Amino acid sequence: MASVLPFTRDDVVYDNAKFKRRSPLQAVKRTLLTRGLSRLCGSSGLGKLLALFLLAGLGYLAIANSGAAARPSLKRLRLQGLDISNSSQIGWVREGRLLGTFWRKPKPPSVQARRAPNLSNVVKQGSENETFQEIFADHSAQAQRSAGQSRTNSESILWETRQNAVVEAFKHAWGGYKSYAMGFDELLPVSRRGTDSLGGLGATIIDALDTAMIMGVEEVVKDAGSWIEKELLDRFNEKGQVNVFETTIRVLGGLLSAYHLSGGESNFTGGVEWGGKASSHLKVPDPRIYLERARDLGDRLMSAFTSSPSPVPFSDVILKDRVAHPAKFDGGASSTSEAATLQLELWYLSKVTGDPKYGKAAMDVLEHLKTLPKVEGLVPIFLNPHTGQFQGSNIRLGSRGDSYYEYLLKVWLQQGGAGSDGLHVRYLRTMYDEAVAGIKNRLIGKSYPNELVYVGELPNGASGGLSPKMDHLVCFLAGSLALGASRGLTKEVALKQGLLTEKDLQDLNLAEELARTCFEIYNVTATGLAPEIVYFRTPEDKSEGNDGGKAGAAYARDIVIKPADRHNLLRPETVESLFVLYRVTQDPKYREWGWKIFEAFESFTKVRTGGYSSLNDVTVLSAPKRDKMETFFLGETLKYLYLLFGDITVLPLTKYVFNTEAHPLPIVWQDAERTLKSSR
Ligand code: DMJ
Repeated sequence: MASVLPFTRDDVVYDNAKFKRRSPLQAVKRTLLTRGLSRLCGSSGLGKLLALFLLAGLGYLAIANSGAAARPSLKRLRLQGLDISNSSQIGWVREGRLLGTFWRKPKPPSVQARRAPNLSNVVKQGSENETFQEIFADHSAQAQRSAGQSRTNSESILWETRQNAVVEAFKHAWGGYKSYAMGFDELLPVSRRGTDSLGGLGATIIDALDTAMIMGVEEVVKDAGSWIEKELLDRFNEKGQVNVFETTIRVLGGLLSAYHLSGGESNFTGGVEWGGKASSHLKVPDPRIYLERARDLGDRLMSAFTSSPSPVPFSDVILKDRVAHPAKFDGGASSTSEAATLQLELWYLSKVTGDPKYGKAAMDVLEHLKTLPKVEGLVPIFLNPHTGQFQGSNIRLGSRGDSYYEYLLKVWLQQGGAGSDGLHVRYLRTMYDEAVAGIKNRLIGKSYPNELVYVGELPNGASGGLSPKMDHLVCFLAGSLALGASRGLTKEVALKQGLLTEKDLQDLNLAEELARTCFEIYNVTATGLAPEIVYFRTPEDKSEGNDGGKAGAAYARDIVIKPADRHNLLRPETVESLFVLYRVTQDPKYREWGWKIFEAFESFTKVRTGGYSSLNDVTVLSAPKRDKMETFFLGETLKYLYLLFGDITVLPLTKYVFNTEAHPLPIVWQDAERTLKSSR
């Protein structure tokens, strides 16, 4: 049979128009078919002759078309990026469709059309911010216009189809989790069971919920919502130790984002739409449940701050007892990134509850960190909660360092830093800018022989040498640099308004270089997936050979992948940065790179029975599975891919900050200073 159309909104418009205009031959054909074929043909000798001709013709067409099943479907062609309007590429597909239309009425859409969340009223901007207001309004209108224009062409169909493929992946991931691990933190997709690796709060459910809302996957919204309503409080009361940072970014962040996206702040949002449905359509549970759970969790997490003798919180909390303790390793140190990555969530919790204690505790950490000595804005990866001082000299933007830098920028944005409301958080932008200068001066290197730009580490501090080691985690930096330079505007609009300084343009340029490097870390392997850690060959190390890279890859000599680092945890940082860079530059290459990465995830990490699995070795085509689906695959990786392929007006970066686990929280310009002041 002919290929089945992957119906989208655009297909509906296209096909309706097409079937209205019929040629004379089509009209005869239609008349024959609609007026009782057997009666007409059987009543006379001429009729019998006609019937014979008709049957012979049908037989011929059926045989001629029988090869279609073995050919790639139209959907597949679209996914591969072929121009479906180019008849030389798909002439046979058109032939197949012609046969299909001969005896079949066009089917109604089989895929639910998705509308962008209507977030136009989400941010109340202060009257002092006229300039930014105007610019942002203009940006929004412009984006709408270009989105409207592009919807008419085949490129738009291509990306909508690819976006639908991400939704299918999300459903497959959730399906595995629901079947084998519902209520556990994570799915072990190969052994088909669950594991409580994050303290037992059903972390996948909460991490996935706002992704389902944004995608409009109702079944998951219902499942997750009712689990949170019925089970989560018991978990808080029963469960023991959790890590403060992981619980804040995944569980608290997920609950707060769900509260916002489901219209919890009705006086604030004016009603958020998602997935083509008004928020009132699916208030299961009442959004206030999300807020109540968030507040309860926030209260328990507060013990990490109140127990510590310094503003640096302890790393762990026993939820059921509401007590905290320092880490049981690393001499009780807290990770710098962990202590400095609680502010978006706790500050927003204060905003929506009206209780300033959460935001105050979190912001005190940053105000304290402001006073500590740094190396050109760069900081060691450990903090001692007893003394409040940094511990050790290891400086890196990978694990334990990463989101310190990310939150300096995002907390500044969230509290109105880009507008005139944000003077009280100006110090955060200063700390961020100093850190970016430090990164440029001390951490950037270029690989040998092809000069890929990378971010290295200073394991022995400022006086030691630069190690050309880069964690995949560092790939968040490309997105942060682009966001910091553009403040969420498109480059085009920001340039037109004369808002980009020389430094902003340099930062954007560095962001683009780093995004390329991060993409090449995927591109260099046999599977097309990134390893957890890479090293870059330096000009001093001119040894031959591809260490882990596939033969023939452009950067196989530049990128060295050590055997112990060859695993992939389904991490989001590269696609996160591609998403931000696409929003800022609108350069289609970022979408193409994202699609390539998605295809590799589909090929190597999908588990037939449900879910996706992290891998043990991305450098071999056998890519052995590690048997774990991390919560952030649903919370971050698939969400960023979905947004990358979608309409750029959805969750605009001028109005939302994504926490480090990709949970969107609104930027609240006017109220920022007041919220902070009331906490003093
Ligand atoms: C996530 O939990 C967050 O993105 C965090 O900031 C870093 N690690 C993972 C994803 O890799």
